[in-house]
Amino acid sequence: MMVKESYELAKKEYEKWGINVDEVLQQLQQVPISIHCWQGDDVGGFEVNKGELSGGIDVTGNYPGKARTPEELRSDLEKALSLIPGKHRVNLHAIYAETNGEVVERDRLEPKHFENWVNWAKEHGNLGLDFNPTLFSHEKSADGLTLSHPDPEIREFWINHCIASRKIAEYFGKELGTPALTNVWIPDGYKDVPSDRLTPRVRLKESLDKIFQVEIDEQYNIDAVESKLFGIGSEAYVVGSHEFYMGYALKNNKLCLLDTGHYHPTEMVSNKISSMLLYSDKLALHVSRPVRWDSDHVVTLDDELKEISLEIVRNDALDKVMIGLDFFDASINRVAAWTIGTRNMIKSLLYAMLVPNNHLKQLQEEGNFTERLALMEEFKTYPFGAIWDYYCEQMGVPVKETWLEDVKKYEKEVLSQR
Ligand code: RNT
Ligand code: ZN
Repeated sequence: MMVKESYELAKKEYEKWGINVDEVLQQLQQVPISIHCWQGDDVGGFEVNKGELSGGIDVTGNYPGKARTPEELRSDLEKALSLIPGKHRVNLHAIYAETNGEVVERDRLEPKHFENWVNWAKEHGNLGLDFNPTLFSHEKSADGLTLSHPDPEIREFWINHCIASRKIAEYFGKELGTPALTNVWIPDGYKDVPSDRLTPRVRLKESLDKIFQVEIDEQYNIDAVESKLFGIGSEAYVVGSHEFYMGYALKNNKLCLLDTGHYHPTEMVSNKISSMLLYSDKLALHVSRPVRWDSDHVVTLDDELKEISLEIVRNDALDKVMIGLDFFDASINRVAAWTIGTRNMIKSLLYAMLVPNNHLKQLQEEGNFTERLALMEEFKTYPFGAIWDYYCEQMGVPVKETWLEDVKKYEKEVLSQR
């Protein structure tokens, strides 16, 4: 059966529940996903004096064909973007600067080092760009401490790097007409039980205050802070914990960024969204998939992903939650990884939009838990795939698994030649 015919039939099923499917598809088109560039080169970056990946995160796998240059990375991103429906954003890290073979210290980075990225974003339908200072993979973070370091000179270096990063993001915002989200994540923590949890946190707070003292118009740059539970080498204590940043963000009017891999295994980000949004206008996400630890597996269409999307959709928070992705798998084709993970994020939003959320809320209010459960379960097997296929066709991207052919061709012609 044709995609369109299946769509029409499926649409009728949803219309019975008062869901306007055409409107849903219009709405879905408006939701940008911030696609992280670092899946394309295993969080390597292009620094001239590039070192090993550090900071308590790890990328495993040695699938051939990773991007070695900015040109290769952009070409791979273009391929992935051509397989993903909708208009999205690209999320960069400071280590993706282009310095023309010159060693530029991170505290000296400038907008000009990202000119190629901005021009590329403009050429590709004016993609939005987001940004992250890179406080890992560096000799000044070798002991796992940055903004909370006891040495004031080291703190100063990282403070200046973060300020430089916010200015780069401001430049993105000005050039591209959409504010960049600058997310500060630091690796700071201790492997073993600390004798003092407070002092490093006091220093982190002071460092952040200095970073944000430099005012930047929110029209161009929005600041976020990302917490973490533990990392490799910071198993016992992380300075920037959830409570630390939640407090900091609320008090200082910054965004909390919740990474789905940064909580206890049974603690769900989906359950945090409604509470956080009661106290702050906006929230940012790093949607990832932790498998036993913060492993950053490619996002799949699992229950938690659907639940996150349901929370965003049914609480009318599509313009309040800035959705970004954060995974890095080097054991599979990296363009496929981006495509799978991003398509899944969008799919889950569509899934959530095709649930009669108001009706289900009403049932709960009435205490009708039997019907609530019955319908929630039935909707799981409604023909949402037919709507998704039609959406892909309408948006001019491959339907169903046919995108895999494109990736295979790209692998043969481009990736395998590297
Ligand atoms: C690390 C954080 C952080 C990084 C990226 C590369 O645990 O999730 O967001 O993954 O900045
Ligand atoms: Zn993250």
